[in-house]
Amino acid sequence: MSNTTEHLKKSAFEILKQNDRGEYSVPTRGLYPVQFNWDSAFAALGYLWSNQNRAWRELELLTEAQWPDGMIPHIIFRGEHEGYFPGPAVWRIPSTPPTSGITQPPFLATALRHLVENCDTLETPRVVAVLKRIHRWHCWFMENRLDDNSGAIRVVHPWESGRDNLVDWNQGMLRIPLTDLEEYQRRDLEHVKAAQRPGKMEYDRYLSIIKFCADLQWDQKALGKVSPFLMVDPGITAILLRANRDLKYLLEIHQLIKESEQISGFIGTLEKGWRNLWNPKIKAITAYDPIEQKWVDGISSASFLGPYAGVHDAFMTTATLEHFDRIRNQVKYLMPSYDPEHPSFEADRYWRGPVWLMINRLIGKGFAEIGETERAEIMRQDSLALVQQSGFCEYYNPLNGVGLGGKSFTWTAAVFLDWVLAL
Ligand code: 2M8
Repeated sequence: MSNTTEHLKKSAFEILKQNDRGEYSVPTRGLYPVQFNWDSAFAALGYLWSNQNRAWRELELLTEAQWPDGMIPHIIFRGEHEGYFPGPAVWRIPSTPPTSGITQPPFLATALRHLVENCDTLETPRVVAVLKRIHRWHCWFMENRLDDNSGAIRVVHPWESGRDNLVDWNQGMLRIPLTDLEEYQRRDLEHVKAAQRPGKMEYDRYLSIIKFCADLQWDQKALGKVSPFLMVDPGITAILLRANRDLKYLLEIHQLIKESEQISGFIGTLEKGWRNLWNPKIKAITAYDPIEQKWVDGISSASFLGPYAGVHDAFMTTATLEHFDRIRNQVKYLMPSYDPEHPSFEADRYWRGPVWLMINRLIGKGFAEIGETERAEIMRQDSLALVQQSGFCEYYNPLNGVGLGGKSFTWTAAVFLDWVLAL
């Protein structure tokens, strides 16, 4: 390992330590001083390299925030969280600790399988307890977020997709009636330049959706049908599909056969759902608008998750690889969050163009699994080059590699240790 790589490895460990709050991590200081669902699942992969018990506790604590209905929320407000907006007073959820009222991409089961396979000892009863909670969460997804027509997963807020400011959500966002919002103060802009964050138009709508849902007392079943924002998301569909495969594997090891059979059914539904998101016009998997019943017209980084999800029909893979090579010729670093040839692509703005390292990991792993080793290696090398050039940022400009958003970022450091250095 070269000196620089050795030095970066040390920095990655330091970042994980800085953002460690004892039994959970924050994504970064300042900008995100709270526990986030999928950030924590990725963080565990990083802690695994220094302290197995700490890695395990990150996942276990996340599942302890499960709602009575089975949902594991997207934010858990633990510790000092005054610097984050919107806080508990906006979400209006009477739980301890307070949480947000939506969920996030379920990477948790996949992270759990990784820990089970890599930890020396884990106490079986505790693993089983966590498994059962995750199983309930996956059931919750199928009961409350399944788009019956397609068999893929809907999101009721752009934040639920984890890819919050995606161009794909424009269509859904325009439908949202603006409610009378009290004046509010954005805290994100105290840390990151406005040009790298969502605009006021988006924030007004993010808050309007929350108000609508809180007025409905977060009745999740109803929200899956009547939320003012509803879009079918290939990202969360692929991550849930893969997570179901990993969950099934773990359930079988622990002889939870009834649960495992139920998950097999979910896998079948979601495979169909993934195939139904095939957009014949642009020959790619894309997001879908269930209200206007049409596909969006752009390719996002989630369009490359078929191999990761375990659905890679030959015609889909061929077209996906063509898009991969085309996009590679447009940027210096893969994988931009949105197609650089799309008119709404923005190289610096949050989820409208920049590269996220944890998405690179998912794409890279999936490609490696189907034998696309050269392209998998490109994903890893580009990720390494980004960290070498700009450190451990939240996201990166795909054209010039400049680091953007929050700095000293947990999941970037975790994915660096777990995948960039050790494919
Ligand atoms: C971003 O999202 C939050 C809201 O959920 C924000 O901008 O305040 C997203 O990138 C999300 O996927 C991520 O989990 C979160 C923390 O890294 O930041």
